[in-house]
Amino acid sequence: MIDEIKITKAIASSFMDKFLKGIECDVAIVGAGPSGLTASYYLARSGFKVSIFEKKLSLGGGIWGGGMMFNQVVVQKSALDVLDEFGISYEEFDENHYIVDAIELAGTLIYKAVKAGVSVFNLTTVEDVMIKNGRISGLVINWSAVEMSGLHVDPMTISAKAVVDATGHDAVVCRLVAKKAGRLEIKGERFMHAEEGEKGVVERTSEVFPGLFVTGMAVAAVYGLPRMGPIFGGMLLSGKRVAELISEKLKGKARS
Ligand code: 48H
Repeated sequence: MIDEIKITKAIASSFMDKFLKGIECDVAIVGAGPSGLTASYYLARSGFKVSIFEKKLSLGGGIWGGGMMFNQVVVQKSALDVLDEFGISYEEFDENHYIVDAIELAGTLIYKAVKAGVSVFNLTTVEDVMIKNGRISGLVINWSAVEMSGLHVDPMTISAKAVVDATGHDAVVCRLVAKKAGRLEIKGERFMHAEEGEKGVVERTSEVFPGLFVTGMAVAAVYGLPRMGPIFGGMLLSGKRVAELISEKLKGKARS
């Protein structure tokens, strides 16, 4: 006989375990698009305790719709190593442009992040940051349903040694820090220039405020770089790059 109350208890108690494990982490990633998911996978695989917060029901950000709802994306040659690492298939279009099924890309990034041990919190909006001694020490979170309904319900907090803004075009976390803490200027994303945009987001992936790193499209927003349309190599490489920067930083700290 199936016991309805047991189903409820199983869900409530196991979610609470996941939540309590996830709220004190090494790295908190805001946004589960291509850059955030890639970063989360590499960091978890390096042994860090990673939590990712996504305000929507489903993870994947801007991948699913491909270009203008044609659910294919393009990845350039320089990012094929990342696709190989994830086991994502691609087809050559010409010597530098490869076609990837947007659904396979999103689905596999999500699957590999979860399997690598990333704690995933969807339906969770990051609405503020915690700053102590001049550096980001955590995030302020609330259920997205609370934010969407406009209910007056106070948020709660999580702690992290490093925070990643992977919120895409809006660069939500960086904007919050710029507004409330200063010491960070948001230049705003520029017009389309795929080559410059792709190169720039990888090169400028960095720590923008003590404890706060930026990846993906949010890099373009912070540094005033061009957008690039439905080519995703830069997002994947930026996610990998931010994971490397954080690994170096946290491992360096552990040694000192
Ligand atoms: C929790 C949040 C919050 C919040 C937002 O937009 P994304 O896919 O981001 P990237 O940078 O990984 O990838 C960008 C790419 O998808 C894209 O748009 C490109 C390449 N555009 C080029 C062009 O020219 O247009 O994902 C960001 C995620 C989304 O899932 C949001 O829902 C989520 O962040 N998010 N999650 N708390 N406050 N704000």
